[in-house]
Amino acid sequence: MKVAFITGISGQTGSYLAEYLLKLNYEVHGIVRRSSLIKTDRIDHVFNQINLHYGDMTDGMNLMSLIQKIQPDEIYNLAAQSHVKVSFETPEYTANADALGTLRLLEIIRSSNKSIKFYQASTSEMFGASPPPQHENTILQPQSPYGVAKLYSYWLTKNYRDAYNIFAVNGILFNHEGPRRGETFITRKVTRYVAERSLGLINKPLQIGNVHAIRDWTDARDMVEGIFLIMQKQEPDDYVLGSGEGRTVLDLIKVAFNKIDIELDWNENEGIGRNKNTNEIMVEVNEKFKRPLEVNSLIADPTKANRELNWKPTINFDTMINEMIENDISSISNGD
Ligand code: NAP
Ligand code: G4F
Repeated sequence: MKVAFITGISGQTGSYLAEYLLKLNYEVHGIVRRSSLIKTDRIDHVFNQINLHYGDMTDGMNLMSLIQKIQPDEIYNLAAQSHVKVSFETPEYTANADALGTLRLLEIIRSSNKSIKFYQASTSEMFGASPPPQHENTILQPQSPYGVAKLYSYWLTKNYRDAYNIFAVNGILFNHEGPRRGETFITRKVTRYVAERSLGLINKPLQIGNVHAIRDWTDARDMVEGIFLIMQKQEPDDYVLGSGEGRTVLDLIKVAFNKIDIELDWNENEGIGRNKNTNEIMVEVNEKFKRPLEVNSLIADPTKANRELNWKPTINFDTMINEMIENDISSISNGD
């Protein structure tokens, strides 16, 4: 039985990864942070099958003693302060968790057991200002403290691979979403709003930031399969994972409103979207949701992953958004 150690197991992708590895008969361990309220909703259903430990990416001693005790075959480093806008407000903490946290793990591997395989959750946000489509050789020009912290981890992972012959790999993942996505990311913010509208629980307009940014949105469950495949390659290497399809935030909003039979009429000058039939204002730009610097367009070129991992997403965008809305409707109806 292989042993996996997942940082970020209570997060969106970590929870799907835990499920995926359990199905493959892995012994799964993960860290959760102590908080005043329990935040393990995403993994409660597998609570009895996984091993949770208190831990924090900013606490090297804690990570060291856990890894010495667990003796994992594979470490998946998914823990991060993962919100781009929040990273402008908490840049030092973001660097500590997202950059130095990776250093702590790699140093533990280097100094204690170089046979542990290491996966780093790298991000398309590192491409920043480089125009799409972006692939493994695209110039990295991050535009946020989050992107910069992740860039450090990306290079460190390559560096430890080359310098110490450690199986250390980067998955450079474009945006991934699903019913478990955090509610402050744009897809979930929109699906949750649409669900509340359809249940008649809200009549204020949806407040959003930049509607023109382009993202490549893939289902998180497809990404988890790609993460696993990257870790099973004979030779360690870095891979871009994404669908190759770009959509604007406005496209996303229109698709979501269509699901509840509302056609949006967007007025660019006013920054307002109205219900075409009733003229009611449904969406409104609010400057407070814009960032000091924006990444305008991220669209993956996943050719290398298609070819070498035989990986391609299986769940299309509309299906994913529909599932997210349906999930939000049922969880709100159940009082969650
Ligand atoms: P997420 O839902 O925000 O989950 C982040 C996880 O990291 C949570 O379990 C969180 O714990 C944990 N965490 C945060 N700070 C920590 C710390 N100091 N010590 C220990 N744990 C900490 O993010 P996600 O969407 O699952 O993404 C997983 C990883 O992939 C992240 O590294 C993210 O940056 C990266 N990534 C995500 C995407 C995407 O579109 N989702 C794309 C590319 C890369 P709490 O529950 O206690 O907050
Ligand atoms: O959903 P977002 O917050 O995701 P973002 O910034 O692309 O970051 C996500 O994907 C990265 C991979 O590329 C990950 F590394 C990162 O951890 C995270 O998972 O915003 C998407 C777009 C942005 O352009 C943002 O400016 O939506 C725009 N947006 C417009 N209004 C908004 C809003 N984003 C949020 N969160 N909230 C808004 O009201």
